[in-house]
Amino acid sequence: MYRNHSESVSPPDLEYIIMAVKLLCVGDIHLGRVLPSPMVDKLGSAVLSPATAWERAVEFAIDNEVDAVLLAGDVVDDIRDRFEALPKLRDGAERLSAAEIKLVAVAGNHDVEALPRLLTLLPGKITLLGENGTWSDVVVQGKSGERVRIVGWSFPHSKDGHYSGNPLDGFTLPDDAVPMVGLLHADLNASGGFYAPVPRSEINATRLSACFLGHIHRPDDLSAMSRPLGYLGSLCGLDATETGPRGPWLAEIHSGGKVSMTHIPLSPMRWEVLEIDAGDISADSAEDAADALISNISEAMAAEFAEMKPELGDTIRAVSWDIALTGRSKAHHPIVEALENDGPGIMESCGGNFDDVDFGVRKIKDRSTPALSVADIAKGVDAAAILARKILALENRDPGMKAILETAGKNIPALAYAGVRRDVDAEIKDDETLRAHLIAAAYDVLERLVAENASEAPK
Ligand SMILES: [Mn+2]
Repeated sequence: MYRNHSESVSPPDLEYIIMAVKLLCVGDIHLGRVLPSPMVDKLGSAVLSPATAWERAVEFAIDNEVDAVLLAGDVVDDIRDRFEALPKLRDGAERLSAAEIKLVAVAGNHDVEALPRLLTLLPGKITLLGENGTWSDVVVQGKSGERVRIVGWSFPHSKDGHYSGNPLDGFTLPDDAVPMVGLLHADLNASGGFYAPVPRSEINATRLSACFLGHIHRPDDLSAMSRPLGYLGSLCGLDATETGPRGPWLAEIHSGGKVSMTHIPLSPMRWEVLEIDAGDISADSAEDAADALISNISEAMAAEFAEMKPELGDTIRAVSWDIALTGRSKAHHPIVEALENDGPGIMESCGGNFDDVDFGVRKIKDRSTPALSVADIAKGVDAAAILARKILALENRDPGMKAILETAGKNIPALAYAGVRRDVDAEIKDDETLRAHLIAAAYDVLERLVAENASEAPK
């Protein structure tokens, strides 16, 4: 095996393992947040909640004899959630303290008020670092005597919950040989903004062996970094955008300051997005389409689930799916009708249970288009042909696209009001979203025009 210079002078792996300080690093928990999924309606928030994920993290820390648990802020979702969060936090803190595991936290923008209040109600159980935009540190001692210094910065108090300063302004590190790990709630590499923008290059220039951040909920791939610096991610996905495995990170800080990271995906629920090709659905009526949707979606979920099961481990209880219908479909009109008439019933019928894991559909988004030959239709002289030419201009980004977007942009409040597209649920915030909505809406109308032309054609 090839070994580079630094590896060749390192002690053998076994010694590494024994000499490591073990930290369980927990990103944004947001205690008090209700997960907006039908799976929660089904199983209850005692089973699927940030609090469940927190309990599991505490269990993991105790079972794996870590030396400290670090919380990177946004432990509590909101000041009003602190009463609900208190017993959960107290229970975890007491169990960790009984196991002689230190609990260290910094405050985030969500709990800048709530966390310090909670800590005064839990005296001696949690060490809060860097209160109100300062830096402070605490030394964690490993089982065999080696030490790591945790250096932390909490989001500062302010009237509007904003802070535009750089957390590293005024940052100094104690001058000793103890390896150091940073912990803060900030906006990594943001060019500005209200959530403590901090340049990665400035963190890199410090002597920190690793630096863990809260704020952005998507976890960075910390295990791939030789010097881990980045977001821990939310402890459990908090909404449908927070897909993929979620959980805390086990950080092992070796005596020379080398850090190895392992993601522990212990969140009780996982959010996923699944694309279904509407081209595979054939239907003559809305009822046919509903049945076909139920069977195609259920089959696809089961297949996808079987594939992801090995990596889910035994802590997962539910998967919440968002379904996106894609492709070109000859049954587009029946599908649209089925979703309009029976959307909730269709989604409910797609649920299931597989190996004690429940799964169900939160939303079906129709991004499919009718299987029409737009190019052929565009050759005509009627209204359908004019519309088809506009679709082609948008799809191919022809020079004509700009004028179409400009006209639509001026009229879009009126169009949205008229329900130009049934699933317009997102803000039309730029030309790209406008273009996508126009294409979808135009296909809807074109499909109807073509159907009308066909029924009016001389027999
Ligand atoms: Mn957060």
